[in-house]
Formats: sequence, C-alpha cells, structure tokens
Amino acid sequence: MQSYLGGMAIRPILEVPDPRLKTVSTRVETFDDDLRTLVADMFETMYDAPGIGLAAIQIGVPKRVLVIDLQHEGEDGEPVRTPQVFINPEILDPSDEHTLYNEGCLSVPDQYAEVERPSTIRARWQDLDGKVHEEPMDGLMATCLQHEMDHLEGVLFIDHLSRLKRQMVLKKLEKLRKAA
Ligand code: GNR
Ligand code: NI
Repeated sequence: MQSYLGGMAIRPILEVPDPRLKTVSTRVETFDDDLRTLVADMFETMYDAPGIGLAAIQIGVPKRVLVIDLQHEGEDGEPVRTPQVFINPEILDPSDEHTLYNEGCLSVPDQYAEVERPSTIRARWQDLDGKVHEEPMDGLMATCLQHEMDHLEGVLFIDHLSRLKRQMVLKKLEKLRKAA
C-alpha cells in the first residue's frame, strides 16, 4: 500500500543577500522518492510565486535540480502548464550570437535588468528516472535555462551587470523592503 508521503509544500524562497544563494550545488546521484518530493515542492513554490523557473538552491537545497514552466495560453485563453524538470543540466554549443532579455529573479524580487546571453544552446540533462535527454533550445527557454543554470553555480542575473547597475538594483530593493 502507498504510504502517506507528506504532500507537497510551498517552501520559502531565499532572497539576496542570503549567502546560501552563492553555493555551488552538487550533482544528484540518487534518483529516489526524496528527489520527487523536492521537485514537487519546487513546482508548487514556483507556481505560487509565480515564476517561470526555479533552482533548488532558491529554496535552500544545494542540488543540481531545476524546474521550468514557460506556460503558454491555450485556445480558450487559459494558461496551459508545461512543467519541465532538469537534473544535472549541462549547456553545450552556446551560439556566438547573443540576445538581450529583461530578466527578473524570485531571489531579487521586483527588480529587472537586461542581461546578454547566447541566443541558442544545446542542453543535456537527466529526468527524475535518471534518463539522459539532449535538445536544442532557443528563445525564452534558452534564456531561462541559462539563468537557472547560473543559480547552480551560485550566480545571480545581477552578477552579469556592472557594479554600478548591481548596486542600483540592490539599493532599490532595500528601499522597497523598508517601505513594506
Ligand atoms: O520568473 C522568472 N522570470 C524570468 C524572466 C526572465 C529571465 C529569467 C527568469 S527566471 C525567474 C524565476 C527565477 O528566479 N528563477 O531562478
Ligand atoms: Ni532566478
């Protein structure tokens, strides 16, 4: 018989300047029920936020696990969910061509800035069963996957900005928090 697994949970999202966001996450070696619970919690936390991606370290778990859902509109105008899990992801063949995207991050709430990244990549990753996948990616998916992979190295989108711009973003965030 199936035992009670504890259900999914929305977990608190770490925000700057939490030092845990600078952790380099470690590879997943065991594809077990604990991993499935972590991924379920990550989806619930991401949808609740709401965001289009989440790295495990953003909920304080230093493992190389990402979830992404770019969610598109269906025929009836209702959002259609397209949940995707990336375990131990790698980026291959980043294009020489770069694109700018106005990025945000749940760990740097309500702040946005243009970040330049390779326009297209190939991604390789494992799923919840440990099976390896490889696919080309472009557009928002390429941008989002690179943003999430940065989290696994302890890097935030503001780390791609000039010192001046980064300080401006952090000052604005501080001001918003004081006003709240
Ligand atoms: O919700 C998010 N939106 C977003 C917009 C542009 C580029 C990247 C992202 S990811 C972000 C969620 C998040 O912080 N993931 O780590
Ligand atoms: Ni982020």
